[in-house]
Parts: sequence; structure tokens; C-alpha cells
Amino acid sequence: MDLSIIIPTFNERNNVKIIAEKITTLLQGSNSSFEIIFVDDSLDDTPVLLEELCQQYKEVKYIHRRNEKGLASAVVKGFLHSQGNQIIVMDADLQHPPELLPLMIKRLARYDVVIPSRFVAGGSDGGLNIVRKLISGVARGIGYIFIKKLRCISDSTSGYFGFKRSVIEQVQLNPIGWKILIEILVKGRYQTVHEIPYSFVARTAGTSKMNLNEQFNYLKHIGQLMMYHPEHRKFYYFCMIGTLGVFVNLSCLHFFLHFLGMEELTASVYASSIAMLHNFMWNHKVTWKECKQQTLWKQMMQFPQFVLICSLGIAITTLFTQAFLFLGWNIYAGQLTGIAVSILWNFSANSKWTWSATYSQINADKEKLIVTQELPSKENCMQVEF
Ligand SMILES: Nc1nc2c(ncn2[C@@H]2O[C@H](COP(=O)(O)OP(=O)(O)O)[C@@H](O)[C@H]2O)c(=O)[nH]1
Ligand SMILES: [Mg+2]
Repeated sequence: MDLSIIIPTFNERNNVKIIAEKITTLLQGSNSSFEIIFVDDSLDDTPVLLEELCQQYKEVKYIHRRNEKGLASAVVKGFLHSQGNQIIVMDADLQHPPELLPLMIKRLARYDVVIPSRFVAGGSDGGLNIVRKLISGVARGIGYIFIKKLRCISDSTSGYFGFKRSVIEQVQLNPIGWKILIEILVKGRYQTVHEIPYSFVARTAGTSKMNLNEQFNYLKHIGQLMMYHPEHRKFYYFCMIGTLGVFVNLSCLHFFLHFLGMEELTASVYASSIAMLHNFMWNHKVTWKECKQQTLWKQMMQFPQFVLICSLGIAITTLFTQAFLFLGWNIYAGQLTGIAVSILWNFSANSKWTWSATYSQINADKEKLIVTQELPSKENCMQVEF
């Protein structure tokens, strides 16, 4: 089987017939064999219509789940029952134009993942109202900030996408909620992604099932995926240890000032030194635990290196604070900006020098992903290397 098209459905009685007809008309002339798998959780009579479609078209199959619900888990169920070498996921409500399918199939011969995108030149998300546009934009922004791999994908929350089966082979997919594409982009095995512009149109029949609960599920899903990649995990451990270090620092300062009666400057320097030692030990034991330096000399240099890098981090923060004061801006905003920049500096520099093996791993990952875009003029162009 060349292609499996997975369509999740929930109360889509007015759409299933139209989409099945459109897809079969579009693909029947092609040389590829295909199947359309509806994964249905409907409470209305959609399953009756799906049964009729199965009689009418040999390509149509459906799974009806009685005790389960949820878009992403329905799609995963579809993957498990599919046989195609290529897999395409799309909504039933015709907001994802089936007319794009022939081009997607053609591109899937060359690229591992193909994503019709609303946000590349020639695309549009006109089918969403202003509130949905805002929510969708914030959701994409959150993914962009917290998950590095999503940063070079313009439409990572899309429900319309295709990929080669090899991308998900031996990959454990456990999506929460709706956004199965981010799960595949984070966990899947692929090296090339191709984006095709398209216009997301408004629904003409049935209603949207998106709700507030799904927005919370999306945040949970992002949280889960953040910890999936070892490099992401390292960064969040680093931040958590740093936050704990602040409490250690303040508690020590209080102890030295009020219980030992130390002079302020001495108390502050001692408190910061203990916090630095605390951070170093935890980062060594947790964040970069698998990263052992080969020579004794390198091991001995780790702590001084860490102190030097963190001291430069403090200098960066001070620089920002001073710059903000000079410009007449708020000192707390300056301190916060400085802290954010110094966290990035501390993490990158310590990855690169103090626990250096990790850095080469990050670079190795970077070279692997190539994202290209379909352009109206040329066939496609190189867009970004991640
Ligand atoms: N199987 C299944 N499909 C669902 C579920 N929720 C939504 N869908 C389908 O997922 C697709 C996208 O849902 P839709 O309501 O159009 O979301 P929107 O496009 O973001 O407004 C449609 O084909 C829905 O029928 C669900 O719980 N189970
Ligand atoms: Mg829809």
C-alpha cells in the first residue's frame, strides 16, 4: 500500500461523504494505491454514514471507538491500523483542502515530512476568527519558545501533514490532546521537512470541537515534550537548579548576617560562593551526569571554569542593569533581562567548556534537519538549517 489517509471524526455527519468523494476522485486516476481510514468517536449517526461509504468505496475503512475520545489518540489509532508507506493526516471538515493531496504525495517521495502551512508565502489562515487566530498564535509561540525543534517549522500546530512511515517506526507516540504533529516533530526520525503554502478555509458544515480543555491539554503536552529531548531536559534541570541556588544564596546570607553577625559584603560573597558550589554539584550530578571528562586535569578545572563562567554571567546582568539605568528605564526590568541573558550564557558556555561532550552532541543534532519551502516561482528552496 502506497498511502494511508487518516481522518479523525467527531460528529461530522455532514462532511464525511463529501471528503471521501473528493479524495477518491482526486486519487483514483493516480498510479498509487491508497486507503482512507476514518477514526470516529462520534455520538451522532456518523458511523452509519461511514458504514455506507465502506460499501461504496473499497478504499474507505473506519474504526469506531465507543469508550475513547480525543483527536490525537484517534490519529495514533489510525497509524496502528494503516498500511501505507506514506501517511497523511487531515480533518474531515474540508478546512484542509484535499486538492493539495497530489502535490503532498509527490513531495513525500523526496521529503520525510510534508506540512501544508498557513504561514509561509502564499498561505493564509483566513478560516479562523480573530480569537482563534490569537489562541493559535499564542500556542505556536509557546511551542516555539520551549521546544527548539519546532522553531524552524512555520505551522507546527497544523492538523494537516504527511510523512513517511519510517518517521514513526519504533517511536512511542503518547500525545495528550490534539496536536499530534508536535509529537511527531519532537519524537519522529526525519531529516527533511517540506512546507507547502495553503489557505485554511472556514468550516461550512458542523461545528468546531476545539475548547478550553484542549488548550490546557496543549500546555501539558508541551510540558511533556520539553522533557523528551535530552538537551531540553538539561536546560530545564539547569534552570531548576539555578532557582534552588537563589534560595540557598538568600538563606545563607540571612544565616551569616543574623546568626554569625558577619559584615554585609563578606556575608554576600560567602553566600554567593556556597550557592555556586551548590549549583555546580547538582549540575554535575544531574544536568550533565553522563558527561565525564576524560583527563584528571580537565576534571580539576571544571569547578574553576564553572565559577569563571558564572561570574561573567553576573557581569552580564550588571551590564544590563547599568544600561537600563543609563537609559532611564526600570532597574528591575534591566535586572530581569540581564538574568535571562546570563542564564543562556551560563548554560551554553558550561555546555561548551565545562561539560564539553554535550556541546558536540548539540551540534551533531543541528546538522541533521533541513527545512524547505514550496515557492510559486521555483520548485522549492532551501530555507533553514537547524
Ligand atoms: N476521532 C476524533 N476526532 C475528533 C475529536 N475531536 C475533534 N475531532 C476531529 O478532528 C478534526 C478537527 O476538529 P475541528 O473541530 O474541526 O477543530 P478546528 O479545526 O481546530 O476547529 C475534525 O475532523 C473533527 O471531527 C475526537 O475527540 N475524536
Ligand atoms: Mg476544523
